[in-house]
Amino acid sequence: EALVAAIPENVNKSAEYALRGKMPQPPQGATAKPENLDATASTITESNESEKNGAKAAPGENPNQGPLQKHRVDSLGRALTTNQGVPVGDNQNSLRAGLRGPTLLEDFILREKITHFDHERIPERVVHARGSGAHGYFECTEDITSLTKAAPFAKVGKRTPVFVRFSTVAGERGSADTVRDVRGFAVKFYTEEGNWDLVGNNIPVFFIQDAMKFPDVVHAVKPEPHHQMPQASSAHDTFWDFISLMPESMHMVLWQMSDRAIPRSFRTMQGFGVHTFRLVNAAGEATLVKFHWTPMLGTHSLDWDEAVKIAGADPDFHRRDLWEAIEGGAFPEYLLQIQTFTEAEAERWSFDVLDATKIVPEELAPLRTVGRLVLNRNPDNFFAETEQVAFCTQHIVPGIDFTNDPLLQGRNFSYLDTQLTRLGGPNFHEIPINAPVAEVHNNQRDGFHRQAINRGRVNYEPNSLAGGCPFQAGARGFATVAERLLAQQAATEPSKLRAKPEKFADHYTQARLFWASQTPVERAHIARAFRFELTRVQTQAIRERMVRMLRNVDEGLAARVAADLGMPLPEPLSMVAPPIKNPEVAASPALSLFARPGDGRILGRRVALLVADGVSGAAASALYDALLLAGAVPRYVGARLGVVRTAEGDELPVEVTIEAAPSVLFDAAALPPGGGAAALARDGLAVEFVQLQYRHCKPLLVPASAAPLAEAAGVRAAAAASDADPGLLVLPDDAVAGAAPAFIKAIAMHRAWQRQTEPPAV
Ligand code: HDE
Repeated sequence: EALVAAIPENVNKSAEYALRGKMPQPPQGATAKPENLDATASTITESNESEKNGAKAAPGENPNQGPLQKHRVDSLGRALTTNQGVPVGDNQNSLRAGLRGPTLLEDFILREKITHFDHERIPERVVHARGSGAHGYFECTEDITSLTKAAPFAKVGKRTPVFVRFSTVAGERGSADTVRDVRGFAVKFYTEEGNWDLVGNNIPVFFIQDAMKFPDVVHAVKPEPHHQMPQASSAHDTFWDFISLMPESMHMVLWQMSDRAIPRSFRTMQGFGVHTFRLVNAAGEATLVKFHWTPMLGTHSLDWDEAVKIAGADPDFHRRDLWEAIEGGAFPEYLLQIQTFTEAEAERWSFDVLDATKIVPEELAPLRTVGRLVLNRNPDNFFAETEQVAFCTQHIVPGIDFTNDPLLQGRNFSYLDTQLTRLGGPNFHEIPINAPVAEVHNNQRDGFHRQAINRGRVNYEPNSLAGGCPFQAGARGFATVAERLLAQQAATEPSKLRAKPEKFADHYTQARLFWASQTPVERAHIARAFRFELTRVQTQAIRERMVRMLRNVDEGLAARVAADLGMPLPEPLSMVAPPIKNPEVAASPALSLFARPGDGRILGRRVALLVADGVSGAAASALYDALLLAGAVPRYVGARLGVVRTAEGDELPVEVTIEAAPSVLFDAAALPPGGGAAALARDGLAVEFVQLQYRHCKPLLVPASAAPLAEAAGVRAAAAASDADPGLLVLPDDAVAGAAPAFIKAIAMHRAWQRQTEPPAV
């Protein structure tokens, strides 16, 4: 405590910025040292019909998949062999000297099998280890050839094959999907001019402004080094210690404490390129651009209490949701939207577009839809594809270029570098999932696991022995946008330095913008998240420093969190630069999670129809069929597998049990019409099922005869207390079959947050 308290704030922070035209002083070696410190402590439709990929592919299909056929293995009807193809006669016994004797070294079959097994794992990604992937295509829907010559935008209607990987950041490969975390949204476009990787997140800003701090922020959030706890969680001292000393993280932290960090599904979250990039047209003219992926089903999240319980009930919740949606034909779909602006416009704004802790509000540069992304095929093999896919920010194609965002510049080094260890050498581009559909010709040779058999004696350029081939592409090839950097600099500014520009020093204006743009429900959830995370923090001085930081965002939020933590309101932290007086935008409705409710479809939504003996089979099955038709996933949920007897004397199958598929795995529930509720009201698990549906503000259909179950769960009493609850459909039994449209509408709304109280009523 004393140690932490002795560093009240990051006093060196202002030394990082060029403030008021003055160059910063060289930073000191260490933050102020407390006295008592203990030192010991495509469409590849048009081209590419080549030797490499054989035949022409259908629009949006990866033509490399054709030749992959020879690598796919299907062992049906085949005998077991060694890796050398030798048939194995006995796969049960190792070779030994006598029945009870030692195993012989001669047993090459055993040795090969065990050796291979011993090396089956590769290092997991140092961040974003937990992920799920899918194949699909990108389709250009608007002509933006005046802005970019990038291959995916060559023509309206053109389809380019893609592979997408969604991920969490902090957790290990086997960690739960629904933890509070940023989600990765990485897209690999296989264009005929090479691969373009847009490696984004579901939050449009980042914690830090310079790649130099990335290892620090990741070390701080990962399990603490002495005891390797906690897993996949930011709710611990080291994370908040770091954050509270890094005011530039405040904007991102508000997003992270919002429900954006607990999405309902990968299908219901946005994606962002985060950095400002450049689009480059055929004339070589550049436009600055931000990339957005917008889900057709809208942006929807979980409730925190629900997310925590799902992590136990189904740690693969998001992976399963993605897999099942694609298997069921409910293909996840997103719009690609861009914001474009000129250097001159960017120059006038109060924030720097090279600062990844800032967004460009939609009020300043509106979104323009230019394409759509459709995910329509699950991988054949998780390891071969999802695990071995290597996204690299430096994978860009003609028509796209970087900016000088210092975070992006650092990333451009990191991604290739990390693959060398993770995938075992410089030839990872030859792994099928990473191989471009464009042909690869160069003099890069050899190395571990080389697949290509390069022919001929020439492996250098220039050459005459091979007629100068492969030759430089010249004007057809990638060209970096020419820039006159030094001309933009003040005369006093050194050409080589370690410092950040003045606008980077504004740490709170956009955090305030985000807070101001949130609805009361979202604000309540953000405050609750701070309470949870900081309650888990053990060091009082860190909690205090965070509350001091929050005072620079919003006094109300700070006061609320302080009260929740049982502490008096401390002094605000000092600011490196005064807040912007009149920011261009004070509140942006587009920043609310509720700004994108979706297109009304309920594809893949899981709906429980609770059943027990005596249920009206006619009403239940009418509801079931209507939900199925709407693309949802209805399930008859009962106490035990088998069947229940309906009121009509027929049978209904129980598809899953409450025990195996508890409440949190469903988006909505209907209590049994006709009969059966009394029996369920005596089953504690069924009562809890209904309680949690209610607590998590999910649509609930309550037929009159199911009142005993609703009452046992406390739903009726709570419903009476709140007058308007659009998620609660209480109706006569004979109205259930006809209530499907209203129920579906309530499910499309996602949650009736109006119902929520602090603490929960049920
Ligand atoms: Fe990453 N990041 N990152 N990152 N990142 C990695 O690359 C890194 C950043 C993102 O599904 C690593 O292949 C640095 C921002 C995604 O395979 C590594 C910095 C954004 C994925 C790496 C950042 C991201 C990664 C680990 C700061 C949003 C998963 C394994 C300069 C725009 C991709 C790997 C997948 C993965 C470095 C910051 C997104 C170590 C140095 C900002 C979606 O190279």
